[in-house]
Amino acid sequence: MMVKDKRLLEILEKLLSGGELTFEEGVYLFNTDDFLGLGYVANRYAEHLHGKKAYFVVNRHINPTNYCVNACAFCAFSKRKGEEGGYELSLEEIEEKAYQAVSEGARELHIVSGLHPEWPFDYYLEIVRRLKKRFPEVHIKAYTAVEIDHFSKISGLSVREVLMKLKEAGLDSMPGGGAEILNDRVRALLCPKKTGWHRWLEIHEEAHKLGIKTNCTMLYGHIESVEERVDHLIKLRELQKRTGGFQAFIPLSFHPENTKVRVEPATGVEDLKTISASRLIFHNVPHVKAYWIMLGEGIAQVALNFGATDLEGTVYEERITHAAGATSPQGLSKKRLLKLIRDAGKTPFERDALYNVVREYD
Ligand code: V47
Repeated sequence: MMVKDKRLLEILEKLLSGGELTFEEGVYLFNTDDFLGLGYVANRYAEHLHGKKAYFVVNRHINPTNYCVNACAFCAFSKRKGEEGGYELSLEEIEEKAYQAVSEGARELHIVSGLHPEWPFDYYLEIVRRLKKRFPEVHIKAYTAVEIDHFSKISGLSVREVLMKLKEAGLDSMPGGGAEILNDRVRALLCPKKTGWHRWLEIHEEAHKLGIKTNCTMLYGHIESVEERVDHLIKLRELQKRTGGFQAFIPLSFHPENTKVRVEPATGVEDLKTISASRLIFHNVPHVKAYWIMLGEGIAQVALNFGATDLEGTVYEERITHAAGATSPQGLSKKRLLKLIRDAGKTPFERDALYNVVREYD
C-alpha cells in the first residue's frame, strides 16, 4: 500500500514503539488529504492490537422510557411528559423484551433511558434487579453517566453510592453515551441541562474504581470543530491512562432529522476518517466500535479496514437514532454480521460484553 502522506507512517511508527500522539498530530490526522493512507495506518495499528479479529455480541437494546427532562437540541428521541409519541414501559414490559432477546441467544442487555420526570431511582434499580434475578447469566450493561448523575440528584445519594447499589442489584457494566463532546462551548449550545463534562469523566472514573467497566462515545458531525474532537479524544485517553476501565470507544455520527440542529449529516468519508483518527489518537482504548446503526451497514463494514475492531451487535429495536432519521435496519441477524465481517477480510469472533470470546467461526 502506497501511503502518500509520509507523516502518517511516522505517526504509526511512534505508536508502534509505545508513544502517543500530540494534540497537533491529532489535528493533522483529521486534516490530511491522504484518506486511504490514514485508513491504512489505522488498520495497521488495529491489527497490531488484535490481528484480523473483529468482534460482535448478540445483544438487545432496551429503552425503558423516552420521557426526559434534559431536552438536548440534538436528540429526536426525547419527549416531554404527555407529548405525542412519549412512552414509558412497565417492569413487566421490560422483562418481556428481555425474555424475547434471551430466548434468541442474547448475552447482553443494553439499557439506557430518558431522565423521567417522576420515576424514582428505585424504579431504575428495580429494572436491573428484576432482569438479573430472572436472567442471571445475562450481562447487564445499563445507564450512562448522565443517568447516574440524575439518580444521584433525585436520590440524594453520592455517585459512588448509586453505583454500588446498582452493582449490588446486578449491573455489570455501563454504556458510553452522554459524552457528546466533552467541552463547555458545545455543551452550552447543544445540551445546557446535561451533566457537565468534568462530572461525566468523574462518574466513569468512579465506576472504574468500583471495577465496573464502561464504554465511551463521541457525538460528531454537528457544531464541533476538529480541535474539539481531538481534545475530547485526549481527555478520554488521559482518564484511560489512570484507570484502564474503558473497553471500547464508539464514534456516533450525528443524525439531524427531527432535531433542532440544522446541519448536513457527515458523509461516509468523514465517518471513516473519524474512526481512523480516533483509533490512532485514543491509542490506549482496546476497541473502536463501528456502530452500524448510525453508520449504516456498508460504512460500518468498511470501517473494519479503517481501524474499527467491533461491530456492536444484533441490537434489535434501536430507537434513538431511528427517531433522528436513521435508515439502517432496527436489528441485524448474527448471520448478516458474520457476512459483513468475513467480506471485510476479517475473522469474526462472537464476544460477551467483557470481550471474552464466546465463539470463533472460521
Ligand atoms: O448519548 C442522540 C447519541 C447516544 C442522536 O456503549 C445521537 O456500547 C446521533 O451511546 N444522532 C446513545 N446520535 C447511543 C450510545 C451507544 C450506542 C451503542 C453502543 C454504546 C455502547 C453506546 O446517541 C446518546 C447521544 O450521544 N445521540 N441523538 C442523533 N440525533
